[in-house]
Amino acid sequence: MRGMRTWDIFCKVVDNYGDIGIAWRLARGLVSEHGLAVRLWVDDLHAFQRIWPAIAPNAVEQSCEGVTVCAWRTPFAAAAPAQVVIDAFGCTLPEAYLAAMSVQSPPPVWINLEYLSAEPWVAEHHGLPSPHPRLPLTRYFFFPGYTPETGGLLAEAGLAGRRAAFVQSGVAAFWRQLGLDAPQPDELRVSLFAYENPALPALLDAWAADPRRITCLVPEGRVIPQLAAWLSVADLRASEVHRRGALQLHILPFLDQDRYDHLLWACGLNFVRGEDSCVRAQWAARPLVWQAYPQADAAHWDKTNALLAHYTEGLDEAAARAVGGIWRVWNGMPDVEDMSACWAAWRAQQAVIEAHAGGWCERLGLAGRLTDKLVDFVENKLK
Ligand code: TRH
Repeated sequence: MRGMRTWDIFCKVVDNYGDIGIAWRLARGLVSEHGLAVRLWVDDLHAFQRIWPAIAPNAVEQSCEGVTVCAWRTPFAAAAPAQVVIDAFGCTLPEAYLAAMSVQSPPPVWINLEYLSAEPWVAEHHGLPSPHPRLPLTRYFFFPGYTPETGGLLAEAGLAGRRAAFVQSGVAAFWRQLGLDAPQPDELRVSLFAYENPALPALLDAWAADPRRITCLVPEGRVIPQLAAWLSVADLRASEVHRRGALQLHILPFLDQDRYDHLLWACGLNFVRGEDSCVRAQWAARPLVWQAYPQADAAHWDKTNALLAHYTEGLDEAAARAVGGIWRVWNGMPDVEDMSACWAAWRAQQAVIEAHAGGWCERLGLAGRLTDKLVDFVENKLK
């Protein structure tokens, strides 16, 4: 019986919020939509607390949203393995736990949840088994992705409905809570979640010179020192507001995961980064600009181009070029026009891009929901 199944999810926080962001979204979904007993092992509860303030950073074990959250400490406390074991993004499981898995009968279904990519090879690798070199265990590679042949995308049931209700009746109150008035008719509100980026000053210059007003909302994070340098101020803190030409900059506190969704839903354009915020921005049905997690061998350019190709398929040519231009210049790719030309092109195509973003969720839905697909995959292995 599905409802009786036990799952352990292991998550190591690398250097950002994506790993825990995705693991937490998955854990919540498995509990609330599939009635599973989920333990989430996390090595950095402080990072977890940033995206979910109810988390107590020093608790060895706590229950949150129906998920049992356990501190993953070294040495690892003895724990009987669950029936299903997820290691998020290849985060090497504790040896003692692995040994216990290998003597459990039947052995747990062991899944390595991989990073999301729109690249075509993902479909070929999704679901492949890999026998453990020493132990009688098999690990399966589960690849999230944008097509039905992949593991699909994280999205909770009822997401579209919640977004529609918020857009209809929650936006004004949301802006008030953040200390902002409702936007003026000609005003564009942009959220900015980014890594340090050499293209940022030119983007801010373009916004400051825009013929219409732009309000940029920035949750506290890695991009703040660069913003401060552009403004020629020593530091920036939450709730500060600065104006330069047409641009008004608001620094926000880091929001919890659900309120961050509200920000994405309320803005007319969202700059996002990494993996989870990128998918949330797509589900937000608003235009987005994605900054891929930078990789040493520029592998992130392949990822960016693959998602761009998918995202702009069927989009009018000039609008597709405008989207491609700003995504590429924002990711530091060579042979792109400068930022001010890219921004002007985006502005010229804004209405078409907005319409495309509005209809995009339908296309996105074709990939299927990751939690459902993962549960089906596991149930097939448990048969
Ligand atoms: O934080 P990230 O840069 O995480 C990255 C990526 O996942 C990348 O693929 C991975 O390799 C690297 O970490 C190690 O970006 P991402 O994936 O968008 O995760 C951010 C999370 O933070 C997401 O769940 C949304 C959440 N968030 C909030 O909860 N509140 C906020 O105010 C903001 C800006 C984000």
